[in-house]
Amino acid sequence: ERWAAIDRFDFTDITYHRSTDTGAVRIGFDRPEKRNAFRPETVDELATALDHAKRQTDVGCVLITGNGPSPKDGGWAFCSGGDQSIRGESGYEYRESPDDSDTASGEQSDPRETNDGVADDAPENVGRLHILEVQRQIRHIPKPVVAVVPGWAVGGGHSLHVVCDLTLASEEHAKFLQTDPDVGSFDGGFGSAYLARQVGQKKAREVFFLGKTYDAAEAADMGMVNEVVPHEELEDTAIEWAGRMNEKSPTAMRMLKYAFNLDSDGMVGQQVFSGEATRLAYMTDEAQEGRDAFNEGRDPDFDDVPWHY
Ligand code: 2NE
Repeated sequence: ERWAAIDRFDFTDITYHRSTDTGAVRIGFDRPEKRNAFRPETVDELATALDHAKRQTDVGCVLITGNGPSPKDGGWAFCSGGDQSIRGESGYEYRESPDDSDTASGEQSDPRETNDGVADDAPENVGRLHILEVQRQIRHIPKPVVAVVPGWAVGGGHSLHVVCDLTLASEEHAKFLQTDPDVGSFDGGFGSAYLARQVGQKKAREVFFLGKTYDAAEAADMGMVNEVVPHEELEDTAIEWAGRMNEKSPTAMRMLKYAFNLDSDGMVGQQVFSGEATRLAYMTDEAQEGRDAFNEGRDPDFDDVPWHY
C-alpha cells in the first residue's frame, strides 16, 4: 500500500496519509459528492493537517488532492471552492447544508450546539473566509506543496491549485474553471494576481472575466499546470515527484521556495526569507560565540571570524 493513515486526528472532511515509501503526506478533500467544496470545518482540518505536516522534519513534500469519484455520479474533483449551501451573509458558516441536515423540517442547526457545554463558549458563528489563511500556510510551509488535480478545480479550488508550488493534472478528468464572479466572489490575491504572474495578464483576466473551462492540456499550455498524466498514473507520479524532491537538500529547497516567493510577498516575504537566513547564521560558530558570551557574562570574542567577501 502506498499510503498509511495518520489517525491522530478526527477528520471528517479530509483524509490525511503518510507515504509508505517517501517523505510525503497526502491531504485529500473528502466531500466528493459536492465536488469537494470546502466548508469552515474542511478549512479547519486542512489548516491542522498543514500545520502538522510542517512540523514533520522527515517530510519534504505535501500533496493536496481531492478524493473521488463521487458516489452520486462518478465525477472527479480537486476542489470546487467554498460550499455555497452554507454561505451566509459574510462568509461560510459552521452549519449543516440543507442536504446534510436530517431534520424533518429542513430547519438549519448549528453543529456546535450538539455538544453539551460547547455552545455557551463557542464564538459567534460569523462567516468565515479562512481558506485565505490556508493559502498563506501553503505559501509559507517550508517544503513544496503539490496540487494533484484529479478533476474539477473551480473557484476557490482553482485558487488553491494556483497557490501550490506545482500542479499535476489528470489527462482525462482535470478541468479548470473560475466561477468567482458568477457567485459574487473574488479572490483578488493569489487566485488572480499571482495567477497573472504564471499565465500572463491577458490569460489571467480571461480566466476570470470569461469563465471558460480549460482541460488539463490547455492549462499546461497556459503555464498553470506543470504536467498532465493519465488519470491512473496520477498518484504514482505525485509520489515519484515527492521522492525526487525528498532526495534534495532540505535547506536548499526551503531557501528556493522562499526565494521564488520573495518578489510577490513584499515585506512578509523578506521576513520569511530572512528568518531562514537567521537560522543558518545561528548554526555558525560566530553566532554561538555571541550566545555563549552572553550566557557566560563575558564580552564576545569574534577575533577569529573573517569578514567574508
Ligand atoms: C464544480 C462544478 C463546475 C461541477 O459541475 P458538474 O456539472 O460536474 O457537477 P454539479 O452537478 O454541478 O455538482 C455536483 C454536486 O456538487 C454540488 C452541486 O450542487 C451538486 O450537488 P447535487 O445537485 O448533486 O446535490 N456542488 C458543486 N460545487 C459546489 C459548491 N461550490 N458548493 C456547494 N455544492 C457544490 C459546478 O458544480 C460548480 O460550478 N460549482 C460551484 C463552483 C463555485 O462557484 N464555487 C465557489 C466560488 S467562490 C470561492 O470558492 C471562494 C473564494 O473565491 C474566495 C474565498 C472563499 C471562497
